[in-house]
Amino acid sequence: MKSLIHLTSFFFIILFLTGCQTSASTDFTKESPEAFNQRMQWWRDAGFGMFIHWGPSSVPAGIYKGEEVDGAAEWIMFSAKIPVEEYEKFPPQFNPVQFDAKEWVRIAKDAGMKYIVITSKHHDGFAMWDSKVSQYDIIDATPYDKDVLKELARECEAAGIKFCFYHSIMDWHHPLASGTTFPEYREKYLKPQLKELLTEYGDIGVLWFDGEWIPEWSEEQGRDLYQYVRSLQPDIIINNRVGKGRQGMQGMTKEGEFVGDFGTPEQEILEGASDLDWESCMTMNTSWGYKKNDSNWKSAGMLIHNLVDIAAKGGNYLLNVGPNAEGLIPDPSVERLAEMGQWMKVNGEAVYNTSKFTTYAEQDIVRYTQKGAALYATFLEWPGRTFTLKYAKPEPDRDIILLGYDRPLPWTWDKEKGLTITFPEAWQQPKNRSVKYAWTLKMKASAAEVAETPAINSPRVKNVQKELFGEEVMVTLSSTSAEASIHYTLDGREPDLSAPVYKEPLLLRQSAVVKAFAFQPGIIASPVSTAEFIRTTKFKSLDLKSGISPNYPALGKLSLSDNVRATTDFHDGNWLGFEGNDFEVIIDLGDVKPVKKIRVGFLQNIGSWIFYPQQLEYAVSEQGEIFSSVFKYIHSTRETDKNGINDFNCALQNTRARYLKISAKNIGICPEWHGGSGGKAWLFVDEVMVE
Ligand code: FHN
Repeated sequence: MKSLIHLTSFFFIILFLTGCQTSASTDFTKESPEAFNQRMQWWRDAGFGMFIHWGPSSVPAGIYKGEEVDGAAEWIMFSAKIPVEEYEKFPPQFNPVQFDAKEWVRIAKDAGMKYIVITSKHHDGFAMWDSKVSQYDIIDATPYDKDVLKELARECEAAGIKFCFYHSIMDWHHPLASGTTFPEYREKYLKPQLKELLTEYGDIGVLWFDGEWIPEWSEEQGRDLYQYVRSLQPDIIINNRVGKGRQGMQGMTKEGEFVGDFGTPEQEILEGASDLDWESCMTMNTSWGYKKNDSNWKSAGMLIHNLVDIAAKGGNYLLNVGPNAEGLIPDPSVERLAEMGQWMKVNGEAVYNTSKFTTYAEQDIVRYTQKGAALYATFLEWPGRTFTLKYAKPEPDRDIILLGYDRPLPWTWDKEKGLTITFPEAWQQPKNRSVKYAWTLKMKASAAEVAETPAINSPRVKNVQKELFGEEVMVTLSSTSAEASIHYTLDGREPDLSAPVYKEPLLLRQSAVVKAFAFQPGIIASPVSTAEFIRTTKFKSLDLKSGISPNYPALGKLSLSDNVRATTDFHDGNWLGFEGNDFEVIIDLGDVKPVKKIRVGFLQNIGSWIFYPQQLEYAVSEQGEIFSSVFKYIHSTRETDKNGINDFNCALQNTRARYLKISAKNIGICPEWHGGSGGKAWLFVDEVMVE
């Protein structure tokens, strides 16, 4: 026995010293495109899945010591800084006696979901199955005596639903899971637990990793883990959070060689269609885990629109439920899923097994998907009595069906105007419609030949959507088709063939909304492109001394003076983001003026790596060479800091200046107490206000 133990230990030491346990001989990252496509096919066809965040955090459910805790409920251990021994008091209170795996799977299946991804272990380190590797699990640490994952695996198998795991790399509970002992945690705990999940619970559809952002994790370890998981279940699908390839909440994989089978935008949908595999995961309220007081529920209509929009852009929708500590999915979630299921019963064929059409959308309210010769056009708003589609060219003498309506619809086709459909008179009244929220046309159609949409360009940006300018801006309109003539307006009116034809660059000295379309005889006129130009002459000029992050550029430096305030939603497009670096701007007021007040807005959202400046200084000058400091603020970032927007305000007496210099020092690196410690910190700035 002794010798066996020595031999085993020796073997383990070899494994440990080599840094990572190597997987079997197969290199699963060298998979052929055919094999990859075959492995992904069920997932691509599925289109719609259920995310389940469940565990002991559903006991406090967002409240600790009588106080509502900010942020998602499953982060309560971190957000409320609950010590491990304190948090360990929650599992003994976790007794989900009303848990019914069959009912959960029925709810998912009736909603039209084809797979379920449940948290086997979230960041709190608690194992939701009967793990032999640890006592910190549902059998040994709670009064509940069933392995909920085993029950769900069985019911999913019976219902033909793919069973999948979410598994966190980050672990706030295990003593080895941070710092230099992390490799030991990975080999002794993370991998052995994954082995249990991948050998004792049947075929697993997806392993959805998370928590990869920790500094202890690396792409190399992710690659090894990918091989390890695939060696246990070769057909399993693994997301891009197994390594370090994910680009923040936007979720898609960075350029370069990163491991993982699909991108994972979180709480957001890609702007446009993508040929890559991607899945948008989203909460139904604002918390992944059960949060008692979070009643900020998305409507069933919005959830259906998200599903259709995602399908049209070639993605999957992973919609979350957060069951409570009694084992029940909250009623508002159940109600919304039932409504989605009713919609899917009539229109699901426009989502399942579909692929992207040549264009994913038309005129804002239409989303296209296709399946073989069938084209689906789903309206996110009721189209009225008639509607003209530009992108679809129907096969002659074919029916156009409105799913849920009992007879084909009348339609006409004009090679320059497009496909005009007449919708049922009776359905103009919502109460007469058998379908709510979104309406799908099914037709045998191909892509119509449409003139190329013209680009509206400024000197700074090609295909500009919105641009700020000071005194004037030169705008050009361009089209790729030489035979096309571009018709445009400058006042926001829809252009038609009577609108001016573009001949030379347009010099704008006032704010304008430019709209343009291309006309080419014999084919469909292009859609209209729109660009808004906003004149902001609050300052003569702003000279930004530091680089704005390309991910959060707002509308360039003039965003600091456009009188549009950014909100606490840092995705709102109005923040200038600086990743790791400082912010400094010199403002020219145009001439020497009395300056009574300077205010600059900054955002703090600690959970998203966004911090107030650790140092902020305002300085003034009359001639722009020598600046004298008029305001200085020093801030040491603490865990107790609140999130929010702060306008750092400085009132001045008897000060005259032409130039202002604003310098904000970024804390640079997330502090050691932060979940993303070691990662780059962000500065978010919006609106410089000067009186
Ligand atoms: O921190 C987790 C969070 O709790 C939740 O699990 C989401 C779901 O994808 N992922 C992380 C936040 O990005």
